[in-house]
Amino acid sequence: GRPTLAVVGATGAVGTVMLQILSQHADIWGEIRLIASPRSAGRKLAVRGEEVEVVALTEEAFDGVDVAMFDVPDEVSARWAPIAAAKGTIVVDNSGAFRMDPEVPLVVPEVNPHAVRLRRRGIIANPNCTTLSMIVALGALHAEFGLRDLVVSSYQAVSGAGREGVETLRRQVSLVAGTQLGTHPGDVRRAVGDDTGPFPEPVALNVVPWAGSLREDGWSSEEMKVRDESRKILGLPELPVAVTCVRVPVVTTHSLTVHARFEGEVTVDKAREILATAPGVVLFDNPEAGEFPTPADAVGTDPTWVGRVRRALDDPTALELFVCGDNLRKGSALNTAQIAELVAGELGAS
Ligand code: 2RA
Repeated sequence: GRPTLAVVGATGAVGTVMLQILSQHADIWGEIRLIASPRSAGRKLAVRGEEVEVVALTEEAFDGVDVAMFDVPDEVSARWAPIAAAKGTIVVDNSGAFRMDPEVPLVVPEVNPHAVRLRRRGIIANPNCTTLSMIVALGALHAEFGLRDLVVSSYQAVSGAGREGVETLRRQVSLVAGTQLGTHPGDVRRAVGDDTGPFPEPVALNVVPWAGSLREDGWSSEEMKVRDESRKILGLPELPVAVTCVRVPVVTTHSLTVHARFEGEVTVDKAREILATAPGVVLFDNPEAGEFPTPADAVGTDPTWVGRVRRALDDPTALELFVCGDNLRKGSALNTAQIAELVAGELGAS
């Protein structure tokens, strides 16, 4: 029969998009079981046009489940993914708990699909949304040109910080709308108050050079993820990566500027040809017509959008790009669903 799928964390920001994607994609699953914290148990959510009751996260909830997609906090995944895997469920995990585990593959189906087989713990990790928002385009360029080093800055949407991030931006925007704020030091901060939600500073009328938690030497966890995960996915363990992660007042869709240096000289024509034909990438780049991707247009769509393709002014081996990707779709739920579908195909074939 068709495989049984569980969605763990079905009620969250990513879980909600997950259910939409499962309703839109070819219906390859038998039962779809929705699992969440005990406080959400009993709620009914729509998937594939049916109302399904959410069950609480327990060991028994994984009975008969072939594949489970987890979107829960790191500590919940760290505890429960191995429990599910021990019951024979293949777990596709979207937390940070397993991404850098050498026995857990970190998979982007357009870039390293074969890695799904290397799941020695029965767990496959889904990359962080910031890495995912650029890596499909970079993977395509790397396959042709050979990547040597990477300099990136992110412009991250507030939904990367979950529902609380979105609520914080909405609340702050309503407090500053129609005012003359943004003209004196601290005026925005006083207007929005001390409660800045999951962000260290006001995010309305502002940009905040911080995402995640503090790591060594002043780096943020988000910046470490972009470096470590890019290396692992591309199979370039020594890749030099310079990265700064920044939060911007955008609801959904992360953007990045990318300076990528390759093994030899590159041309914009060849880069455009690669990007125009790479699966999962849309080249939208016509500066004469004022055409380039922005989050406001990319949100809700599946591809990685690439524009502003230029050869570096001072280095014929490097390219500059501007990339946008919906952090809740390709950045989270879509890539997780694609991995689960890859695994289901494999189960069906064996
Ligand atoms: C963020 N990438 O945007 C994080 C979420 N995993 O905050």
